[in-house]
Amino acid sequence: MATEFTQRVFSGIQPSGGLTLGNYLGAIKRFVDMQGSDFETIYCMVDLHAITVWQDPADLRKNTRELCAGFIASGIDPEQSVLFNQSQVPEHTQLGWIFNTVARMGWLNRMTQFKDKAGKNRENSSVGLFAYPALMAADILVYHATHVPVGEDQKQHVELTRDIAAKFNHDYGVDFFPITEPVIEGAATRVMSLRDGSKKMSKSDASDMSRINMTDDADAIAQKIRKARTDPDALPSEVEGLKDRAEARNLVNIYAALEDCSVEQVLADVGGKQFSEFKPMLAELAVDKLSPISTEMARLMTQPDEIDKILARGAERARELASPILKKTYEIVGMVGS
Ligand code: AQP
Repeated sequence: MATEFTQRVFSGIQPSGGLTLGNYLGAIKRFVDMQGSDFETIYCMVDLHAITVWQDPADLRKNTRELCAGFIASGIDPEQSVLFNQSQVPEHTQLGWIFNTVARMGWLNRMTQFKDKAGKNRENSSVGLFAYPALMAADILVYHATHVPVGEDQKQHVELTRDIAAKFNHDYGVDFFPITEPVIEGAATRVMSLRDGSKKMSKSDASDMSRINMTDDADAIAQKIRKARTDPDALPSEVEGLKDRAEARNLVNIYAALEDCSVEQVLADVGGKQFSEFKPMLAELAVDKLSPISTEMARLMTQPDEIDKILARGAERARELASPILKKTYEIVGMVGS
């Protein structure tokens, strides 16, 4: 008989720089929506993933606290959800090692994020960047998480997590790890750069004008939207009219996600308008939704000790969940003493 797993959500974000609107709409906002539903929710600042690309230690500390502030300011309640940073829960790396022995080189070789991030510099990339998806599988499966809300770009990694779980179960003749479902929903599963509609909005993009940072003030948000690349045509009234108009589609998607409505609804309202009229509407909506979050983030950042306490308490709760699952994994694998 198949094992029944508790409905449990896990997801993480790298503290590799300021949070972007892409992280917010593609991930955090959806994490908040899943909190208090039928799921137990576990959210993590994946600092061990961040260092697969070199991070200045002082920046990493600041970015981890800022990310925690971003989670809380957006509505994650550290009592209701388990909120912590990955390096305080060693079970992640312990299970990660086991999964390094389960994942195949060929599987990791196919990961498009590694190809994108390594670029032409493959030989000089860290081994950690290559093995990243196996550690991500451990992040998820060390809690037996059944659902992982992510942006479109992480779909392939969640599929790899499923492959690792299935291979482990098969190789050891057990039904121990769940086959986790990616949850990729809503209008903003892939928020694109404001300067180039073919590129993902990313915190590590060289151009600050390409993204909206969660710490940007109202003027910066309005300026970035005003300067966002678009085409000369008016907005269509139907979704089909956005075909081959990546930049227009991106701004409409952002509007829909911020307003919590469908792209169809947005186009029913703004179809026929020029960007000169739509952009100020979008800027006003973005400022309206993001300003309270950035104000609260700034307030929380004046209390780093409080943030550290929240993370330490979250890590304690996370270890209570992860440690029996790791122990059982060691037992299945045949480690003496477990
Ligand atoms: N542009 C995006 N649109 C929708 N979702 C996004 N996510 C990231 N960018 C977008 C989602 O945010 C979560 C955390 O991502 P991450 O920071 O751990 O790594 P990433 O995907 O590599 O994000 P960045 O901003 O591109 O970081 P850097 O520049 O450091 O690589 C994930 O669920 C992701 O899908």
